Amino acid sequence: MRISKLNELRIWGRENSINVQKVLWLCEDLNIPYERIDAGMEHGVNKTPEYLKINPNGLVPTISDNGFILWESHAVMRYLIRRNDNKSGSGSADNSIYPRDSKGSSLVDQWLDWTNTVAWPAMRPLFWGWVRLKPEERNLQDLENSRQLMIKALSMFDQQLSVSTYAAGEEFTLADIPMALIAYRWFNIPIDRPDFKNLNRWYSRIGERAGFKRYCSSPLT
Ligand SMILES: N[C@@H](CCC(=O)N[C@@H](CS)C(=O)NCC(=O)O)C(=O)O
Repeated sequence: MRISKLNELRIWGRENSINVQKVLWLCEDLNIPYERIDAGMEHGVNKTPEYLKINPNGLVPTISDNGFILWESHAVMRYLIRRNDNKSGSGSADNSIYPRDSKGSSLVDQWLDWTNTVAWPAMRPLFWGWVRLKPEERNLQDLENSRQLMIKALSMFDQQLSVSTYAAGEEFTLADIPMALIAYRWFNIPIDRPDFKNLNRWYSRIGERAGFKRYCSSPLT
């Protein structure tokens, strides 16, 4: 497996993976060139001994930046921000996507962790059941439990959005990317959804962004 040439960012992961999409969306926002190698599910690769050497979890995404290997989508996102800062000297002109002060960055981290520990665990079974399973494989009770958990998680997020324009404050940040990808899945499966006023407002605002248009426009697979 070729790791990477000088100044080349390689990203392993299939394009329909939510965790890969977080990284691709950020690359788009930061204008970072990369080469993507399909891996995961029908593409295989991620369980090969070679891949397991660079990511023992056997999951995607993994990146190689000039030989520096990193996995865990949120760690990768933060790395790409810091990498951009180093390249531009004293820091990027626009720091709003991941504020550099301790409070601002910690609020982004808080919501990023929350998407991985609360929102995505609630959404994943629902997404998997409706999108990846055949009708006869679905357990309707599990799907309903998951829908209820999502309603609880989204009520929390809606409450946050009643006091801030975006997930972690008045600016679009890293924390909005995973939530947008989760919300896209939530709004595109055939279930009953309560109306969350603030969530709807945030979602239509996010919908104007290039990353959203690119990664949240094709049918779910
Ligand atoms: N916490 C990890 C989770 C990675 C993960 O679960 N990736 C999924 C795709 S979203 C995966 O690799 N599934 C196996 C596969 O695609 O074959 C992260 O955020 O990167």
